[in-house]
Amino acid sequence: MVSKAFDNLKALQAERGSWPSDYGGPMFLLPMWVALAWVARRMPDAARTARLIAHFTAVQRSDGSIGLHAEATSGSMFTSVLGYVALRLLGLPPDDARTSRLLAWIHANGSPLGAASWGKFTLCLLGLYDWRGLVPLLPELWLLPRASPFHPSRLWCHARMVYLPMAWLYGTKSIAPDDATLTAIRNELYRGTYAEIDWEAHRETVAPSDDYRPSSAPLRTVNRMQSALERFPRLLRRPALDECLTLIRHEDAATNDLDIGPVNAVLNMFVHWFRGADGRADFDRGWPKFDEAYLWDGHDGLKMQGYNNAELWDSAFAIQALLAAEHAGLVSPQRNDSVLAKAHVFLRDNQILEDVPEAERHYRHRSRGGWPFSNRMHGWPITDCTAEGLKCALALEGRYDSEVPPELLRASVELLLSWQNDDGGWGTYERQRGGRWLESLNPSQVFGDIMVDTSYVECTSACLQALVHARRRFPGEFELEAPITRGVQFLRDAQREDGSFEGSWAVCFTYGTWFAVTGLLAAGASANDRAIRRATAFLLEQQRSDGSFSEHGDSCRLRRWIDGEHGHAAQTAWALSTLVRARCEDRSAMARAAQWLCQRQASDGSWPREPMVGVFNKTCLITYDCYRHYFPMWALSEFMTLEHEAPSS
Ligand code: LAN
Repeated sequence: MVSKAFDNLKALQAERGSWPSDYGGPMFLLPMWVALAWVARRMPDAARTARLIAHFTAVQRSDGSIGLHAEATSGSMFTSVLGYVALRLLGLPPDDARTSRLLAWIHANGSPLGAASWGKFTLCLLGLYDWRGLVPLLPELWLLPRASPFHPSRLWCHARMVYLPMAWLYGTKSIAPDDATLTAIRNELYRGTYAEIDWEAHRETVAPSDDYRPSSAPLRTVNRMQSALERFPRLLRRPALDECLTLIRHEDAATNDLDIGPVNAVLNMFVHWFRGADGRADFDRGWPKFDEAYLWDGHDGLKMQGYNNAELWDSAFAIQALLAAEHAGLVSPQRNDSVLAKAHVFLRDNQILEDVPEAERHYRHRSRGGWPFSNRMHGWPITDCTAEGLKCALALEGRYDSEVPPELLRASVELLLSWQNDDGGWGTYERQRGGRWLESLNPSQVFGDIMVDTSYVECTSACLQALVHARRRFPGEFELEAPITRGVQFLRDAQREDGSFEGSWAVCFTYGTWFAVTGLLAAGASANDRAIRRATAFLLEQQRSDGSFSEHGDSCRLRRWIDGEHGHAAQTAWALSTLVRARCEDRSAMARAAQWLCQRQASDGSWPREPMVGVFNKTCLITYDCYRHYFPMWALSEFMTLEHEAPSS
C-alpha cells in the first residue's frame, strides 16, 4: 500500500522537485481577471475561452447560481453576478441556457444591488454599478500617522494588499469606457432600471446569501464618517493616491509582479491600466506573468488559482510523508533518494535569502531565512511554511550535497522567533499588528476574520515543532524555552469544551486537532496529558462505522462539526495520525481507519479526488489536490511503525 503510494508520489513529482497541482476553488477570482482582460482588450483566444466557459459550467449549481466556491451548498449573489458578467464577456449570449438560468437566479434572489462589496467594486470598474453606491474606501487612510489604530498597515497583509489598490481605484473612480456589450449586460442585470437607482441608498444593501459577517454598529459609524469625509474638498487626495501607488509598485517589485495573491494581482493591474501611458510598462510586465502563475487548466476547466501555487507547502509534507515511510521500513532509503534528493533541491532553492528593500517603509516584516507557500519568486514568507521548511531542512541535513547553509537555518529560527505574538501563538505572515476589535470593521460581508493576523492553532503548532527541532540542532544557541512554553500555553488555551481544536486553513476540527496534538506532543506533553486524551476522545466519537472520518466544509462556516457525506482520505489520515501519535489505546479504531484508507486506494497507488478540504476566512473552500497523495501514505506509515513497536497481541 505505502509502496504503491510512493510510486504514485514519485510519478507526480516535477523535474524541479516539487508537486504542481490544482489550487482552484474560489469562484470570485476568475471573473475579476476576465473583467480586466475585457477592459485591457486582451481577451483570451477561442480555445481558452471555451475552457474558461467550461469551468463556469462545471461549477454552476442545479438552481442556476454560482457559489462562493466550487462546492458551495448554496448560491451567492457576489459570485453569481460576477460569473454572469464573465460569461457574457466571454461571448455567451443572454439566451444561452447557462446565462439565462444564472440571471433568473439573480433576479429571483434580488439584484446586483445585493452583491457583496467586492462584487460591487468589480462591477464599478466596468461601469456596471455606480461608485456612489459603494461605501467609500478612502486612500487618505494611508496618510494617517503610523501609530494610529486605524492605519491600514495594521491589517492582515491579504486584506491590506487588496484594500490598497481598491483605495486607489476608488479614489480615482476609474471606469472602463462603455461599449455595446457592457450596455447590454447593464440592462440585463438591472432589467432596464439602472438610470433610476438611488445609489447612495444601496451602499450597505446585501443579499442574505452574501451576509456572513453582517455589518456591525461600529462599521456603520465608520462608513458614515467616510461618506461624510468624501463630500469635503479632497485636498489630500493627490498625495494619498501617490502614496498608494508607491506601495503598489513596491509590492509588484518585491513579488516579481506575482503579488501576494490573485486579487491584488488583478487589482494592481487595473490600477496600472487606468494610469494610462504612465502605467503601461507596469501593466505589460504583470499581464503575462499572471497568466502563467495563476491560471490552471484542470479536470473541470480553466480556472484561477487562489495563490500562484502550493509547491513549497506540498513538498514539505511530501518529504515528511516519505521520511515516515522510510522510517516504517516500507520504502528503502535508496528508493526514497530518487525523490527526496530532488525535493531537497527545491526546498533549498526556494528559501528566501533577503529581506525586501526598505521593508519598514513599506510595512513589511523581515523575510530572510523564511519559506513561502509557493516559491521564492513570490517573495512573501509565511510562519508555518517556514516552520515546515525548516523541519524538512533539518531532517535531511547532511543527506545530500544540496545543503541549506547553517547560517540560513539559523536565520530561519530567528525569523520564527521574531514572529511570535504576545499571546504566545503565531499568525500567518506577520506579528499581530492591530487589535481584534478591528474585525468589527470587516467590510467584506462574505469573509470572516480578514482584518487582523491573529494567532492560529496550525501556525502555532508548526512553529513549535520547528523550534523543538532547532533546540536539538543548535543547543544553547537561542533562547527557546520561554517561546516554546508560551506557544504550548496558547495551544492549551485554544482547546474547546468538547476536546477538539478548531482549524482555520483546512476543514476543520480534524485538521486543527491533528496540528494541536502534534504540537503539544512535540513540545513534550505526554500521551497521558489530559488535553491529548480529550482530543483523541473527541476524534473517536466522530469515527464512522466504516472506520473513516469525514467532516463537511460547512464546519468552518458554522464553527461546529458537520458530518461529511463519504469517508474522506485526507481527513481520515489526519485523524489516524493524531490517534497514532497520541498512542491511543483503542487499537481497533486505528486499525479500522488504516484499513479504510487501504481499501480506498486505487491500483496506481493514488487516492481518488475528494471534496475540497482547504479553507480561508471561514467561508471559502479551496482545493489542495496533493493532500490525497501524501497524507494517507504518511498516516499509514506511522500506523505501521506503531504496530511494529508494540504488536497488538
Ligand atoms: C492561504 C494559503 C496557504 C495558507 C497556509 C500556509 C496553509 C496556512 O497554514 C496559513 C494561511 C495561508 C498562508 C493562506 C491564507 C489565505 C490565502 C492566502 C490562502 C488560503 C490562499 C488564498 C487565500 C487568499 C486570502 C485568497 C484571496 C482572498 C482574500 C479574502 C484576500
